[in-house]
Amino acid sequence: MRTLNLGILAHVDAGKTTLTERLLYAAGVIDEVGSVDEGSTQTDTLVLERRRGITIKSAVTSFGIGDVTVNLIDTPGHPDFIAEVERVLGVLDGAVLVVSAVEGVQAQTRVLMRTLRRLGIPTLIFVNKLDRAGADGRRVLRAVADRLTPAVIALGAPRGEGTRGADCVPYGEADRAFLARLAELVADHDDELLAEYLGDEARLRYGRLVTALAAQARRGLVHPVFFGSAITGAGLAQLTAGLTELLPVADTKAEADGPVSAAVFKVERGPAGEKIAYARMFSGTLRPRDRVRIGRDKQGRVTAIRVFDRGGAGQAADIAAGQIGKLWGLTDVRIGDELGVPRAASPEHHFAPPSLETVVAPARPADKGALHAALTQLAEQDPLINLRQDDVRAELLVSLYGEVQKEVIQATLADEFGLAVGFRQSTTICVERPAGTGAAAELMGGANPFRAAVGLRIDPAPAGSGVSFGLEIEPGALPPAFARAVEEAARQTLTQGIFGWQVTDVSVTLTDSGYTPPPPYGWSKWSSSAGDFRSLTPLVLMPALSRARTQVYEPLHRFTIEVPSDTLGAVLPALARLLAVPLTQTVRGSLCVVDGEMPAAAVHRMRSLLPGLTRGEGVLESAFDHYERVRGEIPVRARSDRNPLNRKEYLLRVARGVSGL
Ligand SMILES: Nc1nc2c(ncn2[C@@H]2O[C@H](COP(=O)(O)OP(=O)(O)OP(=O)(O)O)[C@@H](O)[C@H]2O)c(=O)[nH]1
Ligand SMILES: [Mg+2]
Repeated sequence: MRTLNLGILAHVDAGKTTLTERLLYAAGVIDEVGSVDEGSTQTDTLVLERRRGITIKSAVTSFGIGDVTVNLIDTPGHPDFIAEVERVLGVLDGAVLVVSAVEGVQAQTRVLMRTLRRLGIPTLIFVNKLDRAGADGRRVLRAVADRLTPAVIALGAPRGEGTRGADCVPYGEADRAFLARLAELVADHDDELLAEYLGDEARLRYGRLVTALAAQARRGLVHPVFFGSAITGAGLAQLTAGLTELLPVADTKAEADGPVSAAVFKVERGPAGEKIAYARMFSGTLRPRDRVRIGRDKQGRVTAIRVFDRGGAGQAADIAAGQIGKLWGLTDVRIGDELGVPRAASPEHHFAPPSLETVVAPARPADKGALHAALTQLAEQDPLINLRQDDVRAELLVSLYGEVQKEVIQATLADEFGLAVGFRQSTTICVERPAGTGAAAELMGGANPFRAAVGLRIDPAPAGSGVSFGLEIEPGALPPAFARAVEEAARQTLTQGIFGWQVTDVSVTLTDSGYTPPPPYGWSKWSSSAGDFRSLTPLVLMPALSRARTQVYEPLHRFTIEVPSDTLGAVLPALARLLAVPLTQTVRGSLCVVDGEMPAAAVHRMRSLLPGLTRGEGVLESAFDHYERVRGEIPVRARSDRNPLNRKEYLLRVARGVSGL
């Protein structure tokens, strides 16, 4: 069994869904090429996707190339739905990054390529829309090399761009210039080849270079570039051949006998409301009626399986290593869960978390309970929605990447749950980072009402590292279950720091511990429980955090604005009012391109102002870049009741004066 689990990624409207349709057609899976504009494609199946002509959810489909089964995951390109891309990254063997030959490399393209390279996912680049007016393959190739990665090589030359007959002429052995470029590229990652190349350039055989290219592409070191058109089908044969020649196709027969290990990357509800988990098997074989471990501490029994194989997902007697399928029966499963034996830990997030949040309110106040239930179900399919209750104001909040996501949530609640809702204006989600080091400890006895002793130290950690937890206690001094309880409680507590924001880039160290062991035989109500550690941890962590002090950071976007040069005089002051900082300004014909940074909260406002300022000709593109310390007034977020600061016992203890180190 040979499989390739392939992701199609790109900025919005680059042609991913159309390309998917073309690949299915070429493989004989469908008889007619569907159209995004007519709402007839295989992967844009949601009512809302067909209505709007954009992809909202990642969708799986499958086709064959020779003896290889390709499971293709078509992802959304709109930055508001980046969470959908995030979740599939962990299950891919390879990817095709689509770039439009007209719009070229965009902010979102850079975000995606940066992540694909960081994760080492082998990636081919497809320059699409060669047939469209304004297409310029060579310009886009230069932009790819300049702005994405220099480790690229075009495998053909675009011809007849901007016409219906546009296509790509593959390079071959006779092309001396291509051979020289190829040799230079592959010699960069292969010392042996480099030595031969420097010894006698002409001696390097074409076959040797092509083999080296394939080996390096399969390891994600270099990225072959293809040109074509998903609408006319030009260049598709070369790309299809490249998928199996240049990406790592796995023969997973041997792993099918190993222990079960799989990752769930999508969860949806079936017609009867039943939960369906999309999983990629890394090892082992699952059959209906098998019990399987879900995540760290859940279990479930698989009741039915469908496996993707050259077309849709068909009923199957089992699912084995390498395959992607749908699993029924796992009622407690959530997106991101690992089934069976967990694999090496991967980072929590590949992209920036949502930077906006908004209050959702039902049109009829009586629907409040139903809305909470519906949003809980949506948050299950999209954990980054991160449903939150503000107990002080009795409001429901969801996290968002942008305003389009709001519309999608609104339409989904109306279509699937019959609920009419409105949104408050979105506000920015900030984060807190520790400014220094702080420590606190609670020993057993005295005013400590719990059968546990905990000492914690908070230290700043590098930007982007999230929350890490370490032990500085004697090995064996604390049973692992108790250490785990401290870690879980610490992570939970850090979701709301001093100012109410998630604390990040922080390292928490357990420096002291104590517990009462059970008597030699059996259990006593006087011995410590994990609950004691869970309750005590926040009461130690918050004072430690207060001593470390925290600073609030807001999300900043990198933006590119393209406007007619004569409107720049109106656009620049608007940018300044929104606290945007222009960094570079270039003139391209009658257009002016401004690059810079602006607060995430200003992006939507600028986007709505732009048409009025530029006669409808301005284009704004943006993507999250980094967090920047808030100067001026510090925004504070209302806490939910999970925060220990609201706990009566905590306030009592503060009143008594928490004992320090
Ligand atoms: N002329 C031309 N139009 C194309 C080509 N590929 C796609 N399109 C058009 O571009 C638009 C967007 O195509 P999609 O396939 O939906 O793009 P996408 O990347 O899937 O978009 P999202 O999923 O929403 O990010 C549609 O109107 C397509 O018909 C192409 O090669 N040539
Ligand atoms: Mg699409």
